[in-house]
Amino acid sequence: MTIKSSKTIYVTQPSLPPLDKFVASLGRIWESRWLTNNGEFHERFERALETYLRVENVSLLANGTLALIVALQALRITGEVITTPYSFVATAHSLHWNGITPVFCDIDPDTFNIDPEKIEQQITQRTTAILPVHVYGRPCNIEAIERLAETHGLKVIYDAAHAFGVDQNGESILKHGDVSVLSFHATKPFNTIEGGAIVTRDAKLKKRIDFLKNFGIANETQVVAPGINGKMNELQSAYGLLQLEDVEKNTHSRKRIADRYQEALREVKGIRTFSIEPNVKYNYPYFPILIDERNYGRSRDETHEYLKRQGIYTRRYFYPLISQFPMYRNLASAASSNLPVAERIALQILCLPIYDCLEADDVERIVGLLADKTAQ
Ligand code: T4K
Repeated sequence: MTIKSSKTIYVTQPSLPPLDKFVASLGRIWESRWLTNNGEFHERFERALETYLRVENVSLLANGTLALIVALQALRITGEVITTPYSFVATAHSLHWNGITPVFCDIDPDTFNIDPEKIEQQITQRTTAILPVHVYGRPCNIEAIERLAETHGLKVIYDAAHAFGVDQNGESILKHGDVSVLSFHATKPFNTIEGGAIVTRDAKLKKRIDFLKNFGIANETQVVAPGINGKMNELQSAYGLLQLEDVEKNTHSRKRIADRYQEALREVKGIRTFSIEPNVKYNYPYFPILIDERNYGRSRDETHEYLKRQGIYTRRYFYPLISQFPMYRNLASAASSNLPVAERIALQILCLPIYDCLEADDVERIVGLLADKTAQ
């Protein structure tokens, strides 16, 4: 039987720092009258992230999309870049804004990340880089991607928007490639309302990134690069510092929800869930399931609508594929024949609600509704 509820449940809700602590930080900012441009909180937040993430150089930016755009500028990427169609549209837009042509490559059917075996056939004279995404925070096949990059002299920019705090074999996955780019948008498991960051092992590159995010200004009279305004302000930085205090606790809350979904849905015919490799310390930002209509008895879209009628707003991340949007669909690499796996996954994917304050009763209601295929 279906129990109706008036409560709205979103796919995610932001984690919030304690209000009294944030108000105290605001008090300090008011006193100092220093609001942006590398203030005290900005500098402290960058260093705190380096310590927490165990990486060398972090540059904060106003959001993840600007961070991607600036990272590509910093590395002077041009021509064609091989990337995935199975991501949020900002991944390809960051290339477009740099005058770079995205070349879409199909994805791995188990991880939904770019399939390294299909990258090589897309390389041309114009290829300069690979832009993979750690989709849902699950690590890409880093070894294979970097072997290819080395063989062909390509740069690697990881879109790590979902991968805050993810480790593999005891090391941050942000250490790989030329740069990794984070998003701290409100819907991410670690947020600064809006925000993002670029992580690199190269201290010289960090310097160039820091010029680029501040108009290219080196000092009062010199502009050394064609920069943009991509800075994170003091309010966001102070908020981010407070979020860091609770990040492990929030991750643990999401893990408990993911474990419950996993346990309850594993046996439901037609629903496929995913487990995390034992060598990965995961951050549980999304809970993706695949719905196979023939075995489940209801299509992905019908399930999405059915849950919506109960006030449960799931999301089809990532449907449609980026390659299907008007500004990309005429590219040769956007052809269906080039992306059979991505096209299939995009039609079956559904991301279930997961966030630190989602209540256990609500999780039970969601799994109950998913398991009860007779309800309308
Ligand atoms: N690369 C990748 C792989 C990405 O996934 C993203 C962003 C980026 C790059 C770019 O990073 P940013 O420039 O955004 O930093 C959301 C986010 O806007 C976007 O950040 C994210 N990826 C993408 C996957 O999801 P929408 O359009 O689905 O968000 P929206 O506003 O519908 O929010 C989803 C749900 O969250 C809502 O139904 C309700 C809830 N919500 C949302 C907000 C903003 C809240 O409860 N409170 C809130 O403040 O794109």
